[in-house]
Amino acid sequence: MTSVKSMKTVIISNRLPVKIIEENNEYTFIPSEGGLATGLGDVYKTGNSIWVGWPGIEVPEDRQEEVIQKLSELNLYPVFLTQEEINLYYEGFSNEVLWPVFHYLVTYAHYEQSYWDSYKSVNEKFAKSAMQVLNRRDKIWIQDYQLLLLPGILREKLPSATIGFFQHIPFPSYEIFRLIPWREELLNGLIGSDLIGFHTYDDVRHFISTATRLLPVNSSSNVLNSNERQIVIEAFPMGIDFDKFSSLTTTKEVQQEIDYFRSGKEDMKIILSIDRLDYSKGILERLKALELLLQMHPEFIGKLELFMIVVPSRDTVPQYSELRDQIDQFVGNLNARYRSMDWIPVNYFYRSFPIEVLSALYSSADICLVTPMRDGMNLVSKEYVASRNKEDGVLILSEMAGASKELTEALVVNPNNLGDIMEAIVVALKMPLEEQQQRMKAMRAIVEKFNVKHWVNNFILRLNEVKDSQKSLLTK
Ligand code: GDG
Repeated sequence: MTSVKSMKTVIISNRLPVKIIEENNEYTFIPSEGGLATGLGDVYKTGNSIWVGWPGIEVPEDRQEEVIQKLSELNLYPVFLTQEEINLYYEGFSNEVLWPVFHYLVTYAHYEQSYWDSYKSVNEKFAKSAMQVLNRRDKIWIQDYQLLLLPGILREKLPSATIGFFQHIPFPSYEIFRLIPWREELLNGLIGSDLIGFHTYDDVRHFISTATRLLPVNSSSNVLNSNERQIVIEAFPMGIDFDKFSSLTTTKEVQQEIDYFRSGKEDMKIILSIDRLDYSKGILERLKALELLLQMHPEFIGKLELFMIVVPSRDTVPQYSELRDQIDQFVGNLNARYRSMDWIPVNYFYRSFPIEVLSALYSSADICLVTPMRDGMNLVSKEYVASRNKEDGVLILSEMAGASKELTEALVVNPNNLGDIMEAIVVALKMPLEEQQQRMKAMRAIVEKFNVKHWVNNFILRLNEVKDSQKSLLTK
């Protein structure tokens, strides 16, 4: 009989889903509630399943046992990284090579040999840590672009393992991917998987065409054939915890936030924008579209306000700190030119907020403006939709976000076309309530049905099916 122990699920991602507090020489780990952690909660918290990843700080060697012990109580297992590894593997290769190239911003890439060397050795380190908890028959689910080599490394160690991989960011077209000096090695790492998932069918297509051009593999439909092995590539559009966002808006705490936020702004049209600081999110372009609107449609001066939240992120990477400075400057300039004594066009916040405030903003905003230049999916757009219990409000969504494939009732725009964004804002400002409700209702049905639990179950189900069909092929 197969024991439960030999069939557990092991999730592996760069970061563990915890926040760490270090006080009086004592570590405390608080589970974080990001979308991925919520979705995967049912998986890694059950049985003896486990989540492997970096805990988020450098832990001195003499305290590592203590951390292993404390994390095991949360079904987590740490990979210890040094500051140098974080600088080279994470900020370097992951965020200065893979992130810009996969988001089509190739001139931002720095192809440093030291970044690549560290990326390889850290992926090996992840494999070594994972082997401490892995068994031959375990199901392994690796998350995202920081660990592209890991499927291949684990396949060598555990040839019959069940390995799934999901990438949360776009996969670029062949002409873009081929620019990376270590392109074959990256692809060879990835095809150690049995199942590779992306958010959209376009990513799937790009991956298959890239792999068949750069590696000695062939494809039939969405299956790659490599050395007697079959690798299935499919789209799994990630969802959110719909019920959480929908019910949050009805809590007393959020209602109080909404009242506080809306008081004195009863007739003001509120436009909301929420992103991590990132050049892929189109933050500056969005501000330029607002400037164009104020120039071309002065009738809206004093009638609308943009609430723009930018969550600090990766600001040790030079392009990110430059972007932060450019946003500061643009907002300062725009506000100085257009503001009056009792009105300001852009309310800009460079910080993160508790989820209750986010929920109040989602509920209060007449328009949510989501215009990334490229985005794997974009969960903010789905969270806005889930928070609109009255079915009103308008979502303006970039066609470059994976979410635009599902949320077709949004006003879909090309984020490079400032006139297009401006026009969409005007349409949104004037949209009759009935049309808002008809569009929002359709989008809510999709976000509710294809939620994060559906995403997790669907991926795991397909991973099991793919492995079973491989086994039956081998026994034929
Ligand atoms: C990557 C891909 C893909 C934002 N501000 C606050 C806050 N947030 C939360 C939002 C949302 C999340 O951060 C951002 O998710 P996105 O999907 O929009 O973007 P990335 O961080 O770039 O995520 C992306 C995603 O992975 C999943 O696969 O969709 O394409 O780039 O959940 O709510 N949360 C809190 N305070 C804030 O101020 N608490």
